[in-house]
Amino acid sequence: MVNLGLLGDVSTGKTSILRLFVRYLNKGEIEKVKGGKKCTVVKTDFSGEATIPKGGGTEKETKTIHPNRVVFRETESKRAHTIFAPGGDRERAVVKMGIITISRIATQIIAVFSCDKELAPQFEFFNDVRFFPEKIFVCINKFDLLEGNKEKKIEEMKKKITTFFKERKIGVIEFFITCGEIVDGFADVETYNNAVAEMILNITTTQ
Ligand SMILES: Nc1nc2c(ncn2[C@@H]2O[C@H](COP(=O)(O)OP(=O)(O)OP(=O)(O)O)[C@@H](O)[C@H]2O)c(=O)[nH]1
Ligand SMILES: [Mg+2]
Repeated sequence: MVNLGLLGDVSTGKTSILRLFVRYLNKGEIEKVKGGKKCTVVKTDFSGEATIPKGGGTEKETKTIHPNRVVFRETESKRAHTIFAPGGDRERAVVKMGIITISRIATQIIAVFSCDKELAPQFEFFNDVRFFPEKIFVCINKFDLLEGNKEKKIEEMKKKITTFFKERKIGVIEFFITCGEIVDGFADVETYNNAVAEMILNITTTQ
């Protein structure tokens, strides 16, 4: 059984990734992706999500206060796995407590970064996380929002992320490029939505 933690700065898309994965499970789409297999939802808990009042200076509608959680089971092997997605607003004590708790209990970690913001402020989030495995996975999310030469920019991001973690003696096992939301007007949306399901299955079911 894998305890997977999705950690990253505020609004990088951790909750969206978790919700999209649940959608794949509920719609049976999980069998159709690369490395797909039959799995079912055991339990979901998104009660840690708080609504942000409109006009709060952000387009975001909700924000994670207490960690979100999804338990799912592989039908054939009957193995169950839990995915945790705490909030990213570490300035709030209760959110920070969730981050620290999940970083302690997770057996695998995905560090989630977003393409629509500079990396420097997103790195600051990880300076606060004290319990880290020696090797982690990295998800570069919101690929649809990357402008210009996407391929070149992704390579640059990968280099910077690898260097950042290497300086902290943490190795990156693998990078995943994803789109955590079903966005309109992005031609490759299905490929990068699928990448979310493929990432989670790869980390949980092949261990
Ligand atoms: N365009 C685009 N928007 C995305 C993507 N993934 C998430 N979003 C949007 O980004 C915003 C933040 O998403 P959340 O899933 O709440 O982010 P989070 O990391 O859980 O945020 P906190 O838990 O509060 O730190 C929402 O408005 C999502 O709809 C993506 O791949 N592309
Ligand atoms: Mg969240």
